[in-house]
Amino acid sequence: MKEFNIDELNRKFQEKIDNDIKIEPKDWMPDDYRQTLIRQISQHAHSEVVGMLPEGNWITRAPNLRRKAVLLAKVQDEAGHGLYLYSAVETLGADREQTIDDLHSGKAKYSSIFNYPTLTWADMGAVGWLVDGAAIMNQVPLCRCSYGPYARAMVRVCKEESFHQRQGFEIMMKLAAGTPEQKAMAQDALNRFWWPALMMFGPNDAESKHTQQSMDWKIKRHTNDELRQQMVDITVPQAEMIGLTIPDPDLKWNEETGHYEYGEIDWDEFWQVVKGNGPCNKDRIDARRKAKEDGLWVRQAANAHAEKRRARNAKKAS
Ligand code: BYC
Repeated sequence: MKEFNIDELNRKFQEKIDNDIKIEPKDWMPDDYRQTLIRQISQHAHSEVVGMLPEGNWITRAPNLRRKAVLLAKVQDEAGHGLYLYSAVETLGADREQTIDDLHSGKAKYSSIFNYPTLTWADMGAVGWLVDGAAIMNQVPLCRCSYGPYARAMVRVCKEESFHQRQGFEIMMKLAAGTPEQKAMAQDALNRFWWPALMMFGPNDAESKHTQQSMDWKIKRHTNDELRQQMVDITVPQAEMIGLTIPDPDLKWNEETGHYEYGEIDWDEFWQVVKGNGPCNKDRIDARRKAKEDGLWVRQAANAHAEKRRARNAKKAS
């Protein structure tokens, strides 16, 4: 019998990572690598699904048929992203029901951004532009993540996020060029979503407990601060172009570094929201729990139908 040598398995695993060879579900992997992926991918899946709520809130109130159709398509895309990601978590041996129950019990995290309310139509613009913009910044590098199923899921997700970002920017552009009231509504949405969007990238590198290991395993390809800086550098000129002001008095261009310097993030607010004390945390989890309860009869009916078909096929085969 072939001897089982953990050091040798670890060495071969790291060699694959170093050579950019994808790790696939049936490959040997260290338990910590598996657990890190289960944590990150399930949090990501939950974020997609909870992320449908702030925008779903506006489908019935979109200002015209075109806006309604686009928003509906976007929210449906987020549901699809959740499904790919829950499937990717299952390839690691996690149980989907348990994963979802962890969200509903408050044990599992999801992105802080979705705990802020969407108060006006301009918020649909700000969410698409800034939240999906941040999502793209974070997720394009994840297409090169070392775990195959996650990396492949990200390719399609990023294509769709890119359409989402553009539809959001287009809403902001139109409002900013509209009446003074419309422009003020766009500015107000930017004021409320700017800082929470920067928080999406997670704590500063010095405070991020997982970054170093995740970078070594090529689960993450950039640090939280690197991605946040990219987001600021790309978004500030976009705001200027449409005549809106970034709500940061400390924002300034640094000629030497070629980057914008920006003000201090309110990390206390971030951790409060992550811990469940944001403006909408309770509403979001209540809504997801209710959706699960309301959908129970559909799942039971689908299972009963599948069971009946299985029995019929088994009878035919015998
Ligand atoms: N919110 O060591 P760190 C979307 C937690 S979906 C809440 O830096 P890591 C979209 C973190 O989990 C957006 N919690 O962690 C959907 C950790 O706690 P645990 C979601 C946060 O994993 C619909 C602790 O803080 N995107 O964009 O190395 C419509 C320490 O952090 C947050 C993804 O999930 C946060 N913002 O880095 C529109 C992408 N930040 O787990 C748009 C994949 C940190 O130890 N995920 N925490 O209890 C990632 O890239 C990474 O997991 C993160 C965090 C950059 C988010």
